[in-house]
Amino acid sequence: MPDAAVAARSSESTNSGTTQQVDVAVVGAGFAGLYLLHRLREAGFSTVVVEEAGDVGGTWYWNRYPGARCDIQTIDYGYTFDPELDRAWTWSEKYATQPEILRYFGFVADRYDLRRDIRFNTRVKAANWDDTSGRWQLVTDSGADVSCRYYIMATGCLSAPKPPEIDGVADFKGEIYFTGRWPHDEVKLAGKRVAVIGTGSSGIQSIPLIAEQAAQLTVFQRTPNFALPAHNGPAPDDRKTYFETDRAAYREQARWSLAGVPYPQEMAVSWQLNDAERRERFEKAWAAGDLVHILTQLWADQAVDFDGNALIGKLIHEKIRSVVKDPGIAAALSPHDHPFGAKRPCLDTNYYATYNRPNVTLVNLREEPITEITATGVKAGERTFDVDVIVFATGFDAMTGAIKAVYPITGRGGKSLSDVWANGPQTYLGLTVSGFPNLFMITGPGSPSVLSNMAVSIEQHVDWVVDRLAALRDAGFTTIDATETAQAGWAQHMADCSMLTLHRLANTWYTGANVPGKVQGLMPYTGGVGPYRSICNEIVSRGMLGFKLTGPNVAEQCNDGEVVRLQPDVRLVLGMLAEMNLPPIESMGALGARDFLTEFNKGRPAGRPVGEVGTGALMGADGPLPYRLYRPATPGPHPIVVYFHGGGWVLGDEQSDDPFCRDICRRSGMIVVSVGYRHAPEHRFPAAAEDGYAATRWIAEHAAELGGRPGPVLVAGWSAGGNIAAVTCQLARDRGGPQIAGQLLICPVTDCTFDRPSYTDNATGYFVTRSLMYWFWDIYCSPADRTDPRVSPLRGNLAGLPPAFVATCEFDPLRDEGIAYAEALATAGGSVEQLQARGHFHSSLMMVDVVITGVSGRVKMAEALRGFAGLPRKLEASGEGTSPITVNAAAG
Ligand code: N01
Repeated sequence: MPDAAVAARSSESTNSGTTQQVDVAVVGAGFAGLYLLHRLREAGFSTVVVEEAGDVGGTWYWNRYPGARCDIQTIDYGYTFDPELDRAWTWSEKYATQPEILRYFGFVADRYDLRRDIRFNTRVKAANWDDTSGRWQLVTDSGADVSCRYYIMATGCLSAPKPPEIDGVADFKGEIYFTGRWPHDEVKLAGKRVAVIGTGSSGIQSIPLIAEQAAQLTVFQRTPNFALPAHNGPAPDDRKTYFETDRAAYREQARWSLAGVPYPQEMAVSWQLNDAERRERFEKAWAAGDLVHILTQLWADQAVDFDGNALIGKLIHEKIRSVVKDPGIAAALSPHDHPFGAKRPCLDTNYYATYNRPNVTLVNLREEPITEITATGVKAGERTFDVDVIVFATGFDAMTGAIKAVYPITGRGGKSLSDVWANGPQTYLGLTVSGFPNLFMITGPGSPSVLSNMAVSIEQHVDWVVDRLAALRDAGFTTIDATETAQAGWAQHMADCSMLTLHRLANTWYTGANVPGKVQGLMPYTGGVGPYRSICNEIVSRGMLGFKLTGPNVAEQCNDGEVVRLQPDVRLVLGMLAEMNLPPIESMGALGARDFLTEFNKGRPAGRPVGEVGTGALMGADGPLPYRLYRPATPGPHPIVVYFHGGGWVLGDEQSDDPFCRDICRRSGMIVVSVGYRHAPEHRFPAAAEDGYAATRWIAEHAAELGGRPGPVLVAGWSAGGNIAAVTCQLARDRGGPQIAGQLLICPVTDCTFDRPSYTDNATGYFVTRSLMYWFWDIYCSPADRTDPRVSPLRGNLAGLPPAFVATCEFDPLRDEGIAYAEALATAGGSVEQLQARGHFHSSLMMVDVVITGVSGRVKMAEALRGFAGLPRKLEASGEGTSPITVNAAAG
């Protein structure tokens, strides 16, 4: 019998004790549950929503503490699916109060007549998948149990309050309140001695208002948090005007943005701005009173680079000192243990100023930890604080707490979700779990959820899920289950994304660190709302990639695989390049391609300062060649790295890899001399190879003049430059010098055959294409010369060469010949270190300050160079300088 028909027959069963049959059961009547109900009804699915609370609103039903407000501007914090609804509701303030938000949900529920399908005051206790019927059986604590084809948890990320893990709470004889379960009746605090434990968003919002009422307020702070003044009032004109000018465009920009609020991607990095410029930006953000603004619009590296981030912390510390009169209290309130934004910052109204009040005391639990709660108050350190009321603003078992509160949830083969998640939540997209067919979570762990404007993420999730359910039904499928491969791929992608930002560097509820004993790991998706949306769309366009679909009368469909195999920032860069729709470089002609490269390079970040950049001329194989020298800021003499740029022996010059040369100079603490060797077609093989060798010899002979350390030099190169570096080592060995201490080969060309798998696997789509490589080879070298080791070093004698570091990229036609060269060097008895950069393409390790996941690869390169030169591998360990650049990301 069709699900809807079953449902129609059983609609009166709610209180009869028999099982209620529906197509879809939704748990939770908050933001997500209400929209789900509306969409599912529209799509023709019989639906019941089960809600523990007495009315709609989700988190806003429970969080009624003084000062509770949203901290995303109301203009962005609402449903957008219906422009009429959008127009029918006007918020009274920039940040609405909890009662107003609750009124909004009531308004939405009335407008779409939602309450008639919501079972309030009912909790789902357990959920079990029945493989035979292909349905979920939900056990409820009142009324009928529910049988449903699809079970959707819209239980929210911050809805399961964390129990206070402090001894003696039960002994306390006064009043106890939790911000996350605040009473519906008025709580009278006037004239009372109140303790607030916790200084997250809930504490920071409530403390100023509690201080106004209470006779005495004692705040127990474990970790100071960053708070920004909300400057609440009417919606700001700039946002309103932008919104009113083109509402649809505004909403669409939000949907494709990183955080779900329409702000552009900031491009200027912190070190390109001077102090005054940075301060101006900061003051503007401080005055704007907008978390998304201050979290995204200061400078491009604020969320990804520790140093760029630390600048903000210092500026906020200044603000705290300017408000809080007692310097000791100001210091205690100033966060020092986490990067700004790595822990959820707060919006406040008069928070810091509250500590100037005579009736407010701050207890720093880092110095005086709470030992117990007694019948009369709180003991911290050596002191006892007698109070009448304790407010626990201690937060939530976030992201997983409300899901796991339904216990057990058993999937295929009786597997329990708690067991499957014993080592941390595993999901595909944060929406599904392999082995739990037809179960969906809205904003589950693995979705952008709490790192985004929840309104935007929820709408996207709901639309995606309901559209999929409708498509399944139309195709005759009745079950959908994520594959293990897809889920493992998502976990890898999550881990890759987490290396991009600084969230992993703080102990927070994002990582589960706030709940004793909880497995720790970053739970929200840090890749951004727009990229996440594009991935979800890609899954559909690739035939429900990563899902197994079955139905009674259709053939099973399983399109297995991982949706994202590129590093997240590499994916973005390739996406941007694809959008530019550039003509193939080989169609431009050599001169045109050089002009194109020059123009193209103008758009990249400029590269960071080094001690000195100089230019000069050196003697090549057939005359002078230009060079560019990068000197560290530390006192010399430094070892010298002779560097050969990439460009297929045709393009580029001594400046074209400038950001990379700066980066390697800074990270290695060595002089880098980039050589302007001759190019084809003007100078064909073996001009580049011979120039490389001659330049290396000249530099070695003139090391002292260049300010370098006399003795062996090092060689390095990327792509065709890697080819020249490798060839130079062979020539130096065969021609009696110069002495070379080590070779760094990045994605090198090493051989003239094109039949290795990487040439086919990565023939197109990764910027450097197979046909571009053919073109380079044709311009540089006639077929008769191609087996000469001076262009195919893999065919040369590989014994007795300097130690090597060979970096290759997974999505590069040249990958396999680079690996082959590394292996052949090792076979020949050489010392070789390999970096096979997972998820990178030919150029991405070179994209300094663009592809952050390339940083750790370049750190390893620099360490290898230092090792070759006989220096401590880590620059910091050598005492030559302190923290030249923050290491914050990983390449494979
Ligand atoms: O919870 P929190 P929250 N002893 O976990 C401390 C959203 N929200 O309810 O940091 C002593 O942030 C704990 O200390 P520490 C928003 O996303 C939004 O305030 O773990 N102290 C911390 O100071 C927010 O981030 C709004 O060292 C203990 C505090 O309690 C999220 O909800 C408003 C302790 C908990 O802070 C959670 O905010 C409110 C112990 N045993 C919330 N245990 C809006 O404005 C914990 N603490 C939309």
